[in-house]
Amino acid sequence: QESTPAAASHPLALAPVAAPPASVDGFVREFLRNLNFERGVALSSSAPNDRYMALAYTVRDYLMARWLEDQARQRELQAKGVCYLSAEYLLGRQLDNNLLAARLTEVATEAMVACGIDIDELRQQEVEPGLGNGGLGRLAACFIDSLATMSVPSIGYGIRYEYGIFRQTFVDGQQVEQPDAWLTLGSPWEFPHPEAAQKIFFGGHTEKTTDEQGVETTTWVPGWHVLAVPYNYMVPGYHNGRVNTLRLWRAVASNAFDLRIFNSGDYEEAVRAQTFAENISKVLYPEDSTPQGKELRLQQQYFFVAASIADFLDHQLSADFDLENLPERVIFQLNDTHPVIAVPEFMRVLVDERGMEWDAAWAITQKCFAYTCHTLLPEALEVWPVDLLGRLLPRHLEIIYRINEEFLLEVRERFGDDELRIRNMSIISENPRSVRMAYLATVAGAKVNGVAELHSQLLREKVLPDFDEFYPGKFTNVTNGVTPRRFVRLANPGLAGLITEALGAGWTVDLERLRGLEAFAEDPEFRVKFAEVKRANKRILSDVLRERDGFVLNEDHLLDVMVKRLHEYKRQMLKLLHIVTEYEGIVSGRVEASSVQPRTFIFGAKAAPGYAMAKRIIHLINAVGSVVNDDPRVEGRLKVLFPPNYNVTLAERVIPAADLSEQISLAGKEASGTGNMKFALNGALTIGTDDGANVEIRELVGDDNFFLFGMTEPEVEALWAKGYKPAEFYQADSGLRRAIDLIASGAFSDGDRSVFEPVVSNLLYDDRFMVLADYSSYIAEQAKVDAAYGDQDAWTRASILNVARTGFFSSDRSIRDYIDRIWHTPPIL
Ligand code: 475
Repeated sequence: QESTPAAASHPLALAPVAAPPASVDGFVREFLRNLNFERGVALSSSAPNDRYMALAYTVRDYLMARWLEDQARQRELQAKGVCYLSAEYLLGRQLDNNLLAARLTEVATEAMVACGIDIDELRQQEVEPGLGNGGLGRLAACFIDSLATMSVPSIGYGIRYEYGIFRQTFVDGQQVEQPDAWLTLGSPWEFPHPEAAQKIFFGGHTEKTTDEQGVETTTWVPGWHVLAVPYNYMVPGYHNGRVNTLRLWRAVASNAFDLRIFNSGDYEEAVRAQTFAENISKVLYPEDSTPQGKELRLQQQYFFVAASIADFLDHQLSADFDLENLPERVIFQLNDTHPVIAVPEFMRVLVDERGMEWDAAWAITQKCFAYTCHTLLPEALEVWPVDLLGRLLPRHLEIIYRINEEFLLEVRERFGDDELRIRNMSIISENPRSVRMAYLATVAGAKVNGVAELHSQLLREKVLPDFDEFYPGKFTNVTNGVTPRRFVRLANPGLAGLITEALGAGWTVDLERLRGLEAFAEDPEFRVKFAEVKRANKRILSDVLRERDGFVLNEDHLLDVMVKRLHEYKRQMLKLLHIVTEYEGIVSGRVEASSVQPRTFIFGAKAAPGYAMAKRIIHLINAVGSVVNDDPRVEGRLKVLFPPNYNVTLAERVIPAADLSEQISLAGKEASGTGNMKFALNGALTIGTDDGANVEIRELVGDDNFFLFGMTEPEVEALWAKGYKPAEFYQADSGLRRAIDLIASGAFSDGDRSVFEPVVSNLLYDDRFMVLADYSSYIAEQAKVDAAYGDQDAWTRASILNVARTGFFSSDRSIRDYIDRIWHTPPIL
């Protein structure tokens, strides 16, 4: 509905209420007002959560006027903007980010001191919204930060999951998942708008009618519906006074319960419909890099994109907007295939609801969507069985069929009746008949992009070659990036201060300026200061791990870190074989413990709850850790720490402390990686394969400042072609043999050989990700790491050069690339 401007006669009613004065006194007053009036408590009787909430409300108050103005302006100007459609946003904590963006950090800190409050204690109150699994969700969060900082008109659309990614605990070294009840104490950052709810329909059937002119129209007669209630989040730009919007949808039943049934005493039945509806936004699917072919997941996908499209058309467009002009007004960016059902939904709205001709609607659709692919694993390409899709969304299935029919006709025109090609390119695959969502996105999208140079190339050459040939110019690359605000400025204040001291402010929004640090790499004094920052970060991490997990971190150790989702292609097993090799060398007496470079290995990784092998690997990491850490023969020189529940909050402490970043996926499997960028920007050196964005990191930092190992993607292909037999590698390398034998012997499972047998036999007889093939090269490169770490000053120099040369990986640059190559949505200052 239209917003109704009240007859504004009072001068104060003409504009949003101005922000309170940005002084300590002003902040204190606003804070106490919020504590008293919003929380309903006195300072003296307030709980930490009350104080955290009041602080968050106060930060909001400072951003509010700008937010309201920006929303009004975005509607007024009707400039072209981005609707970023993503099933995941892995936001991390909001308080510090919003304080920073609003330049309030100091004022707020002093104001809290004035109230006798430790602001750090309040920071700890915030439960991060973990509304994503891993890289894809965190990328979306970085992108909305950059969009706001660069003043690009945009809205992020997604799902407000009541439960985000599960909380991981370990019981006897094994992963146990707990629900992530992040909303229990309420979130101060969200603004629900039940008045702007959209009705979302499902099921039912379609009916065709023909009018007097013989024009056929189809009506969808849905079977049921739910309400989509939007929750708005502020997305403040950094120091530019801009506040964009993230709009997350919650599913709510339209009828809370059936009073008649309730009165008859069947309480469960009375609320059945409500429970069913509200399940849609209940929980994030914890699968990463594998699609879940569950009806509920398709419901989630359709739910949020249908609500988002309707929201955009109803609330963002001016009343007299001519839909023919949509391509000049909006681009819907599809973050992987999860939102791709938006394509037939958009067609349905234009044709069935707005009465547009099919061809005209299709021409518009093909200009209004673009698709980002985040994977190369064939098993990760999402497909929906036709019967499931037809049952849940019968009209959409018809639309998909027609899109496919017309598309295949075009293919025939171009290539003749090449039936094999046609079968390969069809959006519908056979046995079982399913919709290939990546194909649908490719056909509908104005552009298709991969997320790193190598990935985009492989996407064109290996995954979608026929489409690349058919649509010249449609495929492009946008290498991922990360926000320097959260991952340098906030996560590493020591380094940020040092950079500002050296280069002046400004680098936070123009990260290529880090180049200026190259000169400082040659300055011994600067190197000392830089090394001190790294050491201080290790101390901070040490405190966090002691508090959080009771771990002891030796700050003199080389800190070797592998944090990412647990997946076989990422090869946590390769890291583990390195650790076991080192350990075996010492306990067998072949290596003098005192000659070993002291190292602490840190793992952080969640396994999808249904991914048995990944869970076994977690168990094995913990098992190796508990044996190695307690073995006196190691003399404390090897430590394995695996803090549970790795998340954005922990990442912000681990990454700045790391010396070595492990990016060791099998070449051709990791689309990009973004953790790799965060580590390099914080001065960790990378040991990595020629995969994903590692390739670009190495090109930028230089071979001397990067530890490269392993097969290249063509070498991987060649080895498969030749016939890969992992057991041959086992036979050929005595170190590898001893490491695997030690695991197989039960040394890490109290002599029980059966516990890790599946891991061992998987490596020896299957090894889909060629861990054994890359083992010797990895071990050799790790020896170089040890040697290099021996010269601390040289290491620090390389570390500075990593920071200096990786400014390219700012998500601001990614967004600029999206604007130039795909969106054509200039910033509106
Ligand atoms: C890639 N998540 C990284 C990153 O581009 C890349 C899949 C299915 C369901 C839910 N979540 C997923 C992913 O596939 C994912 O996170 N992919 C990652 O995207 C950003 O840097 O290489 O693995």
